[in-house]
Amino acid sequence: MKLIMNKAFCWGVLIASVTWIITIVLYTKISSLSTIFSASGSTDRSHSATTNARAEKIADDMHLNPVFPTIQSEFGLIRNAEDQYIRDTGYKQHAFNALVSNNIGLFRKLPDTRHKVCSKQEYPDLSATVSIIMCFYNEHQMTLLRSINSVLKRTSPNSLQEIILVDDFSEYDDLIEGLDQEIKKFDVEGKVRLIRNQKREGLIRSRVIGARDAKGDVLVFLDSHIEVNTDWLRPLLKMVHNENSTLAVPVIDIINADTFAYKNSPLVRGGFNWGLHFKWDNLPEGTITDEASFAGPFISPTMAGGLFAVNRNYFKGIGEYDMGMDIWGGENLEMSFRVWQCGGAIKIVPCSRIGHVFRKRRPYNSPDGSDTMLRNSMRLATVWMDEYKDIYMKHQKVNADFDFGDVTERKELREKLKCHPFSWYLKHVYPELEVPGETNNGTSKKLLPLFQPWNLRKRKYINNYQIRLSNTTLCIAVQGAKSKGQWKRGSTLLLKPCQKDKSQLWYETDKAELVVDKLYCMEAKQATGLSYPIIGKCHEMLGDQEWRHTKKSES
Ligand code: UD2
Ligand code: MN
Repeated sequence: MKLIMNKAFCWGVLIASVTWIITIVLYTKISSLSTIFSASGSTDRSHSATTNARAEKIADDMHLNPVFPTIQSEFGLIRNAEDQYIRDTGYKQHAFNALVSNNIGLFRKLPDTRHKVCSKQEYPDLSATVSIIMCFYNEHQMTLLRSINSVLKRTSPNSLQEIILVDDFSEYDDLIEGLDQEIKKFDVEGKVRLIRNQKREGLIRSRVIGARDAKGDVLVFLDSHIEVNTDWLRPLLKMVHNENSTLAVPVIDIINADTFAYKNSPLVRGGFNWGLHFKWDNLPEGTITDEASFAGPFISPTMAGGLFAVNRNYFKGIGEYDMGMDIWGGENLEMSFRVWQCGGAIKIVPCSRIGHVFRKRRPYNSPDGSDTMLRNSMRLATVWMDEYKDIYMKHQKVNADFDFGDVTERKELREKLKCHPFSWYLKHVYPELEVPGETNNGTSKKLLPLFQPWNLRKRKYINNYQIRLSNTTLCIAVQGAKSKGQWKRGSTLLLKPCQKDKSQLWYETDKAELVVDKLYCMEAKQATGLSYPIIGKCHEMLGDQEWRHTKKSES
């Protein structure tokens, strides 16, 4: 018995090693294919050495850090003990890769993630001025600086009144001592102002502190780890100008917390569940009817909270934020319910794009370690949700005697503004939400499947071929088999003996995509230190699905 086990074990090891070697050989070969194709989102190492040298040369001339179309894998490389330290402490303190962020520097190019109809939009010449409010607590310095600088570089100076930073009593030395100096280096017109809280207030009170100090006609709230994208402000300003009781919300693109790769987000809108957690919903059927409707706006029952534009007077009149809310959480739903119930609206403006670093955990606590989301949610449920508050409390098992402070002032505000009851909001703004114990009243619309909007455009196939590695009979194919007639999204690509097979036939489109089996596009998956091709649903936003010929391939 023992002998058999050992034999089996040896075979196992042998098979594993052979598979491993084959994998490595194949990977190396796939890399060399990049002489024929390279994705703009690719981080192929063999190419980036020259790209780097060129970018550094340009950067030198411009006195800027290197500017890359998208993130380079070397940015994540750990070259010495200091790099290792920056990376490790970065993850602890910020829950993202601070080493990559440092290496990107103060500014970089971003892929333009807007739908093509956006560049055809017309915007009136508005005289409105804008105050940006950005509060932060222990933010990573380079990430904060790049957030500010992206606004300075991508916003018309005529519209930009000021950027108000509210330091929420940060503890890190570089933020306390070095920050002013660093900002001065690129804030040539002196538009950035820094307010320091004397104690920790949390993001909600900090934003109000900033807003009360603002002079601009329109306020734009932003998180401190963002990068604004091409022409981000004008669509928001137009929205707020046309409807001054509407909150204008951009599409929040995704900056990967590990690689800082910038990726477009699909069109979705804000909802919530009965735990009063914000969630993303697909757009209701009928929202997208033709190409033009990609420019929006789309009404949204709630907003994520971090990024939006609002008329300053409206913000004040509608009651700013609830100053009794602490640190983090709930203020976005409170603001959403309040605005809708009291006669305003929330609209997503998809031609405005802002990237935000989404992280897997929050790297800070409240000063007393308490759950501020619970306290804040109880406050908003008490003021805005009428009898529906019970559903929340049951759902979250909140004790009836839970102390959430005094909400008298907020209730008075609701009286003063003569706001609709919560049942009105559910019926007219969010009929899609299922209410426990109530049968659906039939008014809700079906939701669109997430990626459908992108599939409306008829793509033109301009060529089709197999992609064969020179001097071999190996071709690029999708790995694995289909299940229920579908490839798994994220399936990797492999070299397999060439054969006439759907998994190996690539259709080149007029938008520089490589489509396999009609629905799937070759996509550059970016991971730390390594990138590889996978297939993803075609999103038609270029970037990581854009493949260009760099050299004439021999057929
Ligand atoms: C999301 C929102 C965030 C806020 C939150 C709910 C987006 C992109 N982000 O969480 O803006 O609405 O939901 O409350 O929609 N901060 C302080 N003081 C504090 C804590 C945080 O100034 O005590 C700053 C922080 O540095 C950051 C901002 O507030 O700039 C938001 O905090 P976050 O990034 O941790 O929240 P996030 O994005 O997880
Ligand atoms: Mn954030």
